[in-house]
Amino acid sequence: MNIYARFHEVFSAAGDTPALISPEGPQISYKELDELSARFARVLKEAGLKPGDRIVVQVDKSFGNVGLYLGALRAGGVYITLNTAYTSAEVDYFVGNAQPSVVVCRPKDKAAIDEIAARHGVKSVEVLTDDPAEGLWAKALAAEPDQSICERAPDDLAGILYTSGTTGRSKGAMLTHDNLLKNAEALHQIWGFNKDDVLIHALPIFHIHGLFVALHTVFLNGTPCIFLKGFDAEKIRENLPRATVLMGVPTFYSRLSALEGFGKDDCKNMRVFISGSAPLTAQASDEWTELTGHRILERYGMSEAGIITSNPLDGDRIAGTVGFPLPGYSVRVADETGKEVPRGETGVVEVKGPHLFKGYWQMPEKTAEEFRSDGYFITGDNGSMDETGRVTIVGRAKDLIISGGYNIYPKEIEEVLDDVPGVLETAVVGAPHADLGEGVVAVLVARKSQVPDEDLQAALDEKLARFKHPRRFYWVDALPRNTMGKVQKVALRKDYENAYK
Ligand code: MCA
Ligand code: AMP
Repeated sequence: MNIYARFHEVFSAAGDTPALISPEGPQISYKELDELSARFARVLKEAGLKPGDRIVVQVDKSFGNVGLYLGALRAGGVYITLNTAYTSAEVDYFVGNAQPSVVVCRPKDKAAIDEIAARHGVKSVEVLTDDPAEGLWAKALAAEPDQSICERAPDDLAGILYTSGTTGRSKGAMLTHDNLLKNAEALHQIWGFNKDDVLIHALPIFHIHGLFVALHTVFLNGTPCIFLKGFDAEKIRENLPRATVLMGVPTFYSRLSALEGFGKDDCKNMRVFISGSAPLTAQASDEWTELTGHRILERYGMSEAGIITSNPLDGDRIAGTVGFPLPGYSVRVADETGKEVPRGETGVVEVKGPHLFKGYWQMPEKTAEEFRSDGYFITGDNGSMDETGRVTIVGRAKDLIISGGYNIYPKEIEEVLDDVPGVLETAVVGAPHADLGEGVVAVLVARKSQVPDEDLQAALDEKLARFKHPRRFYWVDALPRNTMGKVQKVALRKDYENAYK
């Protein structure tokens, strides 16, 4: 079933209930959002989007962006949304890999996207801003709504989310309508969503957390969502008294805690604070509880799997753990052969269930590498499971940095820096960062003499989104290697653990 058919049922019943409320005043009801999606479905089909076609979207968060997303679902499109910080070099890769029939971008990127689109045979490029009088939104408002909802089989694709293991180049995780619906229904149930709920949404909607975990649970609930353009600690604080649920990454909570006088009074109307996308330290969780009287509900997820485990709503939310498998999921902690390790011992978290993605787009061999023969997906996260089935994430087997909840792949940055004339080789590691969790550190070996910082920065600016840029650079004579010749990143993380202190 097309997941939009499910949303349509809820939207029709919710009628004039506000769906998205902007703190600045504008709002859109569920009835209006349902119609807006039908309008976007019409203009997307006119732009050439057919069922199963990919659509790539890189636009700022807005009501129109949500209408566009829902319209793409209605039309049976496969929705691919990109971090707005990605450079055109990064976007070129995604468009080449996904081969979309439609690309929707910001006006400032139109010239570069037109060039990329021509190279990859894209049928049409449209622009979207947060102004309904501009671009594709204006076309949608002038069009005849297309109320049809494209029939989709459960394992037809609804979206592709680019993520990646240690290979540096992103892989497209294929998520089906059934994956998304199963995960959303499980979350709606275990997090106790009810008719009085109001969610504060301050996450980007170009990642699973903001787009699927937050929006889909609200859209199954048919109640209001206070829809912020992005994270803004003061704006969140202002809206807490009229909300009941907040979803965020750990940086949200450390920044809110830092607000002058922030405490119990701000949070007395709130029902639950949910955290994920990056580790929430037990200390940060305890600090929040002392400050607000609420125990954060931490959950663990992945683009390939949606939310995998969650601390209980009514039960012990143990700081430093990520709780229990979602209904329908089975989770095990295994050794490198996929054999389950005894409870309490550390291994790699593996997961199996209906929420699990279909594989990586056009990469069957890469997909096969990350599944066991019995169907379990290898997450690359190190963890342990106790006697009661509660999971604790203790680190990562994969070469990944998570900064402010964004995934950063060292290989991608190493390749850019290695290409700078005068650089012999580079190793990129994460170092503890008080605000973002981890910061990016580059350790470089020169061919002859140290390369000026501005040469490194120029290469980074041209190729990589700024959030991926190392902010600390260290030159060494040689990188530490093990007997196999592999760079010892564990040693480097130790050597540079104070880089952001
Ligand atoms: C911003 N900057 C960053 C980051 N964000 N640098 C490194 N890491 C970051 N995450 C840079 C900006 O480029 C800018 O640099 C400078 O920091 C100042 O930006 P600032 O205003 O401080 O940052 P911000 O805009 O406030 O962003 C921090 C943030 C944001 C609010 C924590 O990173 C955020 O919204 N994170 C949410 C990510 C997310 O949704 N993850 C879900 C993944 P300059 O000025 O030089 O440009 S989905 C997932 O992981 C699974 C499914 C799951 O479990 O959820
Ligand atoms: P992404 O591929 O963007 O979905 O990032 C998923 C990765 O984020 C997981 O593989 C984990 O490494 C990390 N992650 C998500 N939630 C948590 C959490 N609660 N604790 C620790 N790591 C997490």
